[in-house]
Amino acid sequence: KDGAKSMPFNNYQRLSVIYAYMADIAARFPRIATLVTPANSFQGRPIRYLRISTTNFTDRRKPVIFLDGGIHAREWISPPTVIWAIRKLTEDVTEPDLLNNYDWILFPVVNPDGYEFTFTNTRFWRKTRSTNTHASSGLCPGVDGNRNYDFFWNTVGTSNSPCSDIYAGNRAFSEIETRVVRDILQTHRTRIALYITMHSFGSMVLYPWGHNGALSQNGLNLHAVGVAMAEAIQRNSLSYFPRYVVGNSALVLNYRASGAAEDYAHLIGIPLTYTFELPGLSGGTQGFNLNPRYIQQVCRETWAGLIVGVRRAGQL
Ligand code: ING
Ligand code: ZN
Repeated sequence: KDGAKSMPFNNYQRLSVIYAYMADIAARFPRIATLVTPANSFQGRPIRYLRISTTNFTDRRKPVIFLDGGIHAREWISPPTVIWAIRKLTEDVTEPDLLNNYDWILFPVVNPDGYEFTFTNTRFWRKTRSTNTHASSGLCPGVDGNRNYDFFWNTVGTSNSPCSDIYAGNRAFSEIETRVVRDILQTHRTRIALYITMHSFGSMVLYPWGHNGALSQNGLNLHAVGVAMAEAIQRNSLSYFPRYVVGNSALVLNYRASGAAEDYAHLIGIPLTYTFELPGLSGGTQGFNLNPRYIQQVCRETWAGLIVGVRRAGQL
């Protein structure tokens, strides 16, 4: 009964399956779901997200909840958690207040080129697939999307080497994929109540500032809502899953990194911005290879955390 109608959660899905599901939702729920394709990726794939609103998104009346996933290609558990939210707001509504009281932007695969590359070529690819720096040679393509935002860009925890997994790019927002997220954040800046970018792995709820470990002016709310989300996740989790840790990104991770989405979104005025590090059950790169038998579990427990976070965000 918990099974998806047309989106299989028993395995990781290729981009075409995810996009077909999003199109299907938009077709079946035309009054609330709108498919948006703001641009094409570096390699020409559509970049797609869904807007969900029971009234009219453009009326700008309700708080917006913005979830994105798949900016890092190899973190395969990330897109399903955003797709699960799409389901829970259309096919399988069990929290009608979340659907009725908020507008949603649900963006499962920010980096479609990288995502497809992890299926066709290199499983543990992290970055985009752009060749802005080495257009002629094609040597070492790709920029780390989560170092490419315009917030203390390329100052700490980044690399100038295009061959590095944390290459910041040749300028802030060099990547079309991060520009698309930037434009969503900027357009709806004043009414996005909660922004969460889904990553893996580590079982963490992280918040700004990631570039220096300082707390923001909204630090107490960031922490309180973060803890509430983590506790809800934990209540719905499995005994052998790691416990969630909540805190400032730089402190919890023990490294500082500039140019991250979470920091940029907070900088431009979004009060609650988080990076979720979803679970991985092993260390090293195998942490990105969470057994597909756990996809539904992670989606369910993450949604439990989101329910709490969204309701809290609406009260602040
Ligand atoms: N983790 C994030 C990364 O981009 C992070 C962690 C979050 C760093 C926020 C800086 C700020 O490194 C993964 N898994 O990518
Ligand atoms: Zn990541």
